[in-house]
Amino acid sequence: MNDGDGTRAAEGQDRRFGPLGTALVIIPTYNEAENIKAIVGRVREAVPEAHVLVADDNSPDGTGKLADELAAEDDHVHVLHRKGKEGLGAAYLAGFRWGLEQGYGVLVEMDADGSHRPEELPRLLTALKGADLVLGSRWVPGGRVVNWPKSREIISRGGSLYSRLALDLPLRDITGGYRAFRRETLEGLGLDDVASQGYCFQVDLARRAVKAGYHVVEVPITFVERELGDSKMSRDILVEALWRVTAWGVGERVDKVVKRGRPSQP
Ligand SMILES: Nc1nc2c(ncn2[C@@H]2O[C@H](COP(=O)(O)OP(=O)(O)OP(=O)(O)O)[C@@H](O)[C@H]2O)c(=O)[nH]1
Ligand SMILES: [Mg+2]
Repeated sequence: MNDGDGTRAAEGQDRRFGPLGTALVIIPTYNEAENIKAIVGRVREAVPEAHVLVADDNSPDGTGKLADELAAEDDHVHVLHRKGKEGLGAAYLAGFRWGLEQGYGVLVEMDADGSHRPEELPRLLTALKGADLVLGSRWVPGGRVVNWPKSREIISRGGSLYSRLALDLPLRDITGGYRAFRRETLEGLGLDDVASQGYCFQVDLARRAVKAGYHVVEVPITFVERELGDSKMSRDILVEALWRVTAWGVGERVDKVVKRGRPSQP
């Protein structure tokens, strides 16, 4: 387990974290008919007490209907039907709101395509007992990726490194999407103006958590490339993330310079 050193780690260790409460695993879906049953089944088996929320953007391939069938058979499975494709971030934000309203104590992000292995969720939840936010991390010792072409690994590692340097974050995997939040953390982050597009969403949440002084812990995971269905990630999403991270980084540095230039209070 890796403590982000700038994330109030020292205080975090002294701090008493409250009990976790019931977890809600939010799975955003767009055209995941080939994956949805398997992933929900694996979550239910790995952490039987957890609930699952499928946040489906009216997938043309009928994923939402399959999720309804699962929900009809299992009172731990829920479905949020959304109007149409609005991006993964928007689906998560709707899922977080639903989960907070329903009173869940932990909210988990997990992809539908098997890249985030439900069997590793118990380790994330154990780490959350002593943290405000746990990031499943490919790029800490013990973390790895399976079946990724070298090019994809270079882009992902490069994206995290760039974000780490531009935003001055003590984290290794900043774009990953396998995460567990305490409800209090999400409530404290202010979700109304989170950037909701693709990787920006993950970077923005991690950045907000660190800047707000939350205790963020990275836990190594094995990330498995999707075997079935199509990727929804695009060049546009990557370019937007690069552009936004750069703008945030420049904004933070300008703020620091402006603050330093101000006369000190009498
Ligand atoms: N509700 C919803 N879910 C989405 C949307 N876009 C992507 N997702 C889901 O978000 C998760 C991550 O998307 P992926 O396409 O797997 O993205 P990725 O993991 O970066 O790309 P691959 O490595 O190619 O799988 C999957 O469960 C998708 O079904 C969307 O617009 N709406
Ligand atoms: Mg994927």
